[in-house]
Amino acid sequence: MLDDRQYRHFQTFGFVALRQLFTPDEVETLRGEFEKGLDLAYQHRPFDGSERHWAKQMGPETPFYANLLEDERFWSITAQLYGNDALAVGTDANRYVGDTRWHPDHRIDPHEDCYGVKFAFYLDPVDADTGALRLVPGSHKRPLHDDVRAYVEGQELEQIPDYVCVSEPGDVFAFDMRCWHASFGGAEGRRMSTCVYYKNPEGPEEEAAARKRAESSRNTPAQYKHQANQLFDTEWLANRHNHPLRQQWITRLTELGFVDAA
Ligand SMILES: O=C(O)CCC(=O)C(=O)O
Repeated sequence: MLDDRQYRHFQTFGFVALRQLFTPDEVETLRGEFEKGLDLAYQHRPFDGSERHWAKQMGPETPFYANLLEDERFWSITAQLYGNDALAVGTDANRYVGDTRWHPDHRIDPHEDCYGVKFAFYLDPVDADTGALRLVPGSHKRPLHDDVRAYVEGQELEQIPDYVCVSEPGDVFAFDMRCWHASFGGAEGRRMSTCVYYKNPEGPEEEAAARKRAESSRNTPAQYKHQANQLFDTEWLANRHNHPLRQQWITRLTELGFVDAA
């Protein structure tokens, strides 16, 4: 869980650094599984640096990744931030290409969109010159969130004052997905993964916003030309060992339309 300082840092600035959350052995496991999982997902188009490779939740061939959403280190922080009814909505693996423009992942108004936390980790060292994640501290809240939106249009990437998330393998950055973020100067094939959790939407307006988000999330695999339109691995959804927390998530994800009813 976050200590008091970390919690206040997250609430105030919209992010917190979790240094060496993964052990060196776990980093080695993640690296091995990352290569295996992405190679499997892109057997027909091996990585050549010309386009980003993105894989949704990876399956039983990559067991550490396959069970990452349930990792207590992520879940305890999520539950601390949003309560025990928060839900896991996805995990991925990316080989990034080029710069990432300034954007928030989610809209600021909870009646228009979900909100939640993204745990992002890079499998190689990244800094200001090599494509580290950059965040505008405090931009998960109004009025700064809207002010940045108005300012960012037409500006060069470098012209936004930011916090550079310098990161060593094993470090994880947790950020509120309404925070404006970007990266630039990274090497082709920058290896990065995320685990994402949302606050459980409450009331008809938040639920409607979540359904809208579910619809657009389900298009993501198609955007990357993957055949299955499911964000989750089939085995994870089958939940053969009846993991209670996973079942709680699957039930809610199904209600909201993030996954198909069985
Ligand atoms: O690493 C990057 O280039 C940006 C990551 C990002 O935009 C995201 O995870 O939403």
